[in-house]
Amino acid sequence: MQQFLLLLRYFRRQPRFLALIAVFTLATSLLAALQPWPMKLLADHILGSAPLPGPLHRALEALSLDSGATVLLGIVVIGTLLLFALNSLMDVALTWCWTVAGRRMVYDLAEDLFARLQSRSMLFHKRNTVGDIMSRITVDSWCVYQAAESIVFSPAHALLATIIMVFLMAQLDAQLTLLALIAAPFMVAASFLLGKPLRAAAKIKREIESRVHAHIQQTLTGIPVVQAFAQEEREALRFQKFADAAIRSQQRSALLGSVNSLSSGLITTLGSGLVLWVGARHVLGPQHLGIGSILVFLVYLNSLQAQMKVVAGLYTTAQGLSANMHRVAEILETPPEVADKSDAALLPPVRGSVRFENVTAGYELGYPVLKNISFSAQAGQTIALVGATGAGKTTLVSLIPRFADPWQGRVLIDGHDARDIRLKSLRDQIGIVLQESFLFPLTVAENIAYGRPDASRGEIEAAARAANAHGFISALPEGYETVIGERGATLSGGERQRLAIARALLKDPPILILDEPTSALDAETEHSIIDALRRLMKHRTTFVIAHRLSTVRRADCILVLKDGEIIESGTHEELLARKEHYAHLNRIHSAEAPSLHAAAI
Ligand code: DGT
Ligand code: MG
Repeated sequence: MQQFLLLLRYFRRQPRFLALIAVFTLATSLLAALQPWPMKLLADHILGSAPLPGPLHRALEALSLDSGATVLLGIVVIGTLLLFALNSLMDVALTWCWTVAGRRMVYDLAEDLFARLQSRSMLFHKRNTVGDIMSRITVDSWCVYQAAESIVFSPAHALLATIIMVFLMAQLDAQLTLLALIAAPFMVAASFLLGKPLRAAAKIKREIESRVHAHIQQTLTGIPVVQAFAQEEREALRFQKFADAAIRSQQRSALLGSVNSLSSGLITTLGSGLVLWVGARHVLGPQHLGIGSILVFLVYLNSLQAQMKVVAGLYTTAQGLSANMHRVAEILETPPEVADKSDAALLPPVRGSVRFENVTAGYELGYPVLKNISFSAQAGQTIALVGATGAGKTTLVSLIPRFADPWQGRVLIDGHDARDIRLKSLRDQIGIVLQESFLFPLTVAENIAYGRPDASRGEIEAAARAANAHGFISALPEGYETVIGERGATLSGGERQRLAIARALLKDPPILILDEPTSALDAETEHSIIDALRRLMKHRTTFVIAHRLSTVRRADCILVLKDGEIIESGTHEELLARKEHYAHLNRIHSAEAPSLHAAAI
């Protein structure tokens, strides 16, 4: 219910369309109620001999037309056609209104969801798969439209139509109206109960279909593993099994559907028969009910049943929608983990000093990953982080651009607490190159200029040259205009990293984070980009994480992390002289790869 109120906001943004929809709905209800009346005229006054109703008689006199069969027949034909045309027109108008208003609601909601999801933390995105998030934006957002239509307008329409019809029926024959009113809910209830196995089968069918989806997605996502282990056949067999199950469930659904329509058809006929029987007795009896009135009754009985089905299905529809609404509300109602404070100030251009004061941070409450970390980096210095895998290096640097906030302590950038400044102004001054760089399926130039879309071609090329990337870019089929990922324009790991370096160079940030930028590369490729990295690090405060100690020797300060704590810090020489942890790491490393020392940054 609360989720429903949340969605109401999106209905309210379309007041004009909603008003139009209300008007058209009212009109269609009236038109639908009028539909059987020409037939009544035909049965009672043309085929039968009942005197014309007063208003019609007077209208004919006013138009000086006689009340002969031809004129009346003309009225019946024209009336039927007119009602049909008007009704169709209203239908078109309603569909159009719903298309515009519904789509606007859906896209408004999807836009909000997209914005919300973009501002959620890295941790949230690690925990939720892209597939799940995609379906929240593209599938679940339709719930706002479905809710408006099936929870608000359809029941309102049904109620209105019922009231109009019952009123008209009561004018014709009160007793028969009562009978219809009693019979209709029974007929609806019976077909509703009979529909239960059908709905259960439909649910199973959906489940199996979603398993087929999941299987395809998982297999294709893991295609390198599937192919490497030559398991295509097994995955194909699993697909076949799912497909068989899907076919069986669809067979069952189809069979149950036929049985259901047969049985509910029988019940409908039974109900109509009852009304017909009692109605016929009224025609023969002293009530003098016209045959036309019975026809009107039968049409109304059908329509009543349809309207009641809408109301009866309301609960099921709402329940079906509530799962989607819940998933949407979850995103809309959860505030982003990291957000600007209301009084957050702009961070002026910084020199680049970074200071950690007693920082404790982590992912799961009660399990701190970083414990009481304190250090400071002067502007322009290079700080290297070393330590075993899982020591907390990535976690530590992720606090600088505020991908997460510390639980205790603070992170200061040029003396400003990172939590007191606007995120954008902070992140604008930080460049990041990760182990594997993501490139968008855009042109090479657009990828390099991702952080500064207004950069000129000259600036882009200068950045690419400094990153040692100009050479291979020029050799691409369309140079800087080559779209990455298209027509075989895939890049090697080293080339991708050089584009990432160019991207960071163009952004020209005072603070730089390098999280193992070379560790996915072989020694030779690493050597080819170290030049570029050095140029990138010049005149910036740089945090560099590396497993290969060769890359950290020149750092102004090396922090050795173990289990979330800094256990040693100092320059390469100082730490070697201490002959403790770092010296030990260095020994192992030199034994493994002595030649790499030459490549030190
Ligand atoms: P690496 O990259 O393998 O050399 O390791 P580090 O030093 O970069 O480690 P880090 O900071 O990624 O992880 C430190 C600890 O935190 C480790 O025990 C795993 C845990 N951790 C990292 N990311 C997440 C996360 O997203 N959720 C949770 N619950 N724990 C995480
Ligand atoms: Mg890491």
